[in-house]
Amino acid sequence: MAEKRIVYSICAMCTGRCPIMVEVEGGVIKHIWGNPHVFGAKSLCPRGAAGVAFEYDNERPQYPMIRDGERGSGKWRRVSWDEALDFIADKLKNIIENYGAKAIALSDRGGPHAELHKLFLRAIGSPNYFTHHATCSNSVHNAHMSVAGHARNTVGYDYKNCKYMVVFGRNLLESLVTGEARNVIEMINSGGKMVYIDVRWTYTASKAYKFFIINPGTDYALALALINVIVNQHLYDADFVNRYVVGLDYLRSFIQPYTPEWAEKETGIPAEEIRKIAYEAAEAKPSVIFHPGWMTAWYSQDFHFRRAIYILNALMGSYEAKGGIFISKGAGDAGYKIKQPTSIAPAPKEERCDGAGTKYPWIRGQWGILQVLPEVIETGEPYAVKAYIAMRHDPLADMPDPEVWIKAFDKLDLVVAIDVNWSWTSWYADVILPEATYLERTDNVIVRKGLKPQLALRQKVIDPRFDAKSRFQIFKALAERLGKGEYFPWKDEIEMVNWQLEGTGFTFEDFSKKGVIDLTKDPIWYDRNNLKFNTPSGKIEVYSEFLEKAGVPSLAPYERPEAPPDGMLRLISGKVAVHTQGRTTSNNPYLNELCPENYLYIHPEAAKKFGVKEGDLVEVSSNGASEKIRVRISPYVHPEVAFMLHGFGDPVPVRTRSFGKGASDVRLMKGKLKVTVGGNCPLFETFVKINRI
Ligand SMILES: Nc1nc2c(c(=O)[nH]1)N[C@H]1C(S)=C(S)[C@@H](COP(=O)(O)OP(=O)(O)OC[C@H]3O[C@@H](n4cnc5c(=O)[nH]c(N)nc54)[C@H](O)[C@@H]3O)O[C@H]1N2
Ligand SMILES: Nc1nc2c(c(=O)[nH]1)N[C@H]1C(S)=C(S)[C@@H](COP(=O)(O)OP(=O)(O)OC[C@H]3O[C@@H](n4cnc5c(=O)[nH]c(N)nc54)[C@H](O)[C@@H]3O)O[C@H]1N2
Ligand code: SF4
Ligand SMILES: [Mo]
Repeated sequence: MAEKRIVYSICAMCTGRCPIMVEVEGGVIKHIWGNPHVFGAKSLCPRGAAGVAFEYDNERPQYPMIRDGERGSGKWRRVSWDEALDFIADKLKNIIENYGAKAIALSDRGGPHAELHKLFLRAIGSPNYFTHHATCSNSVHNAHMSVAGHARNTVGYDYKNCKYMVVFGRNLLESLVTGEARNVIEMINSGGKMVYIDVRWTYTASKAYKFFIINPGTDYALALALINVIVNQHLYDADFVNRYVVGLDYLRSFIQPYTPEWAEKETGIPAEEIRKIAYEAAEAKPSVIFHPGWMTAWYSQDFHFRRAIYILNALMGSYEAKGGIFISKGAGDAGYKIKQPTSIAPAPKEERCDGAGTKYPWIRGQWGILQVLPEVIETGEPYAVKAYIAMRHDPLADMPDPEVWIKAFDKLDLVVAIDVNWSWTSWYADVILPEATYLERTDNVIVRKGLKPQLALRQKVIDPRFDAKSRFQIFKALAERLGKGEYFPWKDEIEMVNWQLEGTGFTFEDFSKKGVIDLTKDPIWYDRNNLKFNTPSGKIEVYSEFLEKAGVPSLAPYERPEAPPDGMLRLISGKVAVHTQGRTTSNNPYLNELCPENYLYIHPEAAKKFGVKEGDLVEVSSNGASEKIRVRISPYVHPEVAFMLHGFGDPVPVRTRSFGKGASDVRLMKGKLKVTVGGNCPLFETFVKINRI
């Protein structure tokens, strides 16, 4: 009989990092479940379950490769790991000698599993670490840092106890993380009310108590009108506000023009409904969440809109309240210290090349502003950047204007893609390093922050099926070749894990029992009478001296977003429950079958205007770029909007299932590698024409 095993680990089919339980029989993965010790149930999202299909798919890079033709020609030469690593190390040495280590940039998916890439950059002395957040949550993050001194993700939402939640385009049940979606459903099943605001219908809308289709990009007007009612009608939590909020008088005088009647004209949401939301939320306070979203951070004024949402939460007193927003507790709150690999090397002293933290003092350097990198490469300003490493990141597929990236790559001496799939970026790289998949490698220990912090570990379930290496092996080997081996002092991943756990009384073996290690039995809440925010004043800053000094108003006057010119629609994109982003899952055998291509959703009025019918193939064009896609007509899309799922129009021919299917949104978002005040690309300020083919 074949040997059966259960291995607990962490999913990586998206960045939700759900704890999983993997069933292995005779060395073959049979099924991936949710970890019942964490979730109380074994179900997972469809992508998590499709990890088995990903693992056993052969359509992925199977060995290291060096380019053997023009960039993008798809011509590769199989090489050994030694040859690939020597090739990269020689180029990097040369670049360091001529331009300094700061000429090496790396981008990744951020988060707690980025430790080893960050350590590598620190070891060589480059400050140019970037994340994907320029097209994800930069503006939400920077807004929260300025209001409360917290990152977007260092607070959590107590959905289960929440009585009233207002959600602005955060598609919680489709753009989902398994545990969060479950908690939202539990909230609704136990009588909590969700108001959902989007520019189109989504599954999240179907679970809402009220759903409004808002005029695109006008949510800031809605937030200001809600603040207007709450402040003028004294609906706020006066105790909390008096104790913790700096700038109430400033807020009061600022919001006077922004009445519900004014906001009705901007947003299309009736003034009476806006008043009702304010009163109903106040009735439920402090068990209220004004959800700040994850991204949708794609309009120019987004930073100020997100600040307004956090201010609404402060007015409701929902910080650290049951059913509100809680500050996520880490290992330290439970009396433990977990060592992080990055702590081994000092932070680089050189200035970043993107201006985060310097030219833009309020945009935090730890996530970076990746959209400026192509320009830095092209101009050599403020200094030369000569190498780029895409580590678990696909900027060509997930950032606007792939052509601009491809052109910038031509100025580089080295482009490396470290991936588990054929990403679009890997197709234009000089070297492809196949990473061992999440089921084939062990990563660093992470802390699952929350009310009950836990330790969790991604563990190797099976040996790599192909000639792949873990990120630990890759970055350690590169550091050693560059004479920086002392920064990777561990023999292997297990030694690193045990080093991280030193002094806690736990070891690697402890993860085998149930996959996670509980650091506390009971939820940890801070004393609401004694909260500290990490802002200069230690309080929630409606008025921020720091911003004002940097030339950014604490509260900015609302600006109406530019409307699509005549004969054009606004292009909006988003996720579907069965796919992850650009290239992680679109070629997955199971998931591709469920959702093989995207469609362009438009309103019947728009369909009439363009003379198109359901199912017609159309050419969508913008700014010289054009894509072909089929139309779907729905009355539940804003008449100004053309919506498509993100991540289609795959240009990489070796991905035979997804190649050429549907349209690419990023190709149409030309000219959007811009820096908004929050540090994001204003993707949804793209206008398109539609022509029937
Ligand atoms: N299945 C799946 N789940 C995922 C992911 C995935 O790729 N697939 N990715 C994960 C990641 S990294 C993230 S950041 C989150 C993203 O989570 P979300 O931010 O919820 O993601 P999107 O699907 O991009 O949803 C954006 C929504 O904003 C709406 N929208 C656009 N313009 C406006 C506007 O002006 N006002 C309002 N109110 N709404 C507007 C769009 O119609 C869309 O429904 O999802 C995470 N979960
Ligand atoms: N127009 C438009 N643009 C968008 C979005 C949108 O909705 N519309 N969504 C935005 C959002 S919210 C985000 S977060 C970004 C995401 O942008 P990305 O971070 O680029 O997206 P992913 O597809 O998750 O991952 C990128 C690459 O990581 C690889 N990968 C997956 N797992 C592993 C692994 O274990 N190891 C390694 N080495 N590689 C791995 C995948 O194969 C893929 O090539 O895209 C953003 N861009
Ligand atoms: S939400 Fe789904 S894909 Fe993302 S980590 Fe969780 S199970 Fe995996
Ligand atoms: Mo994201």
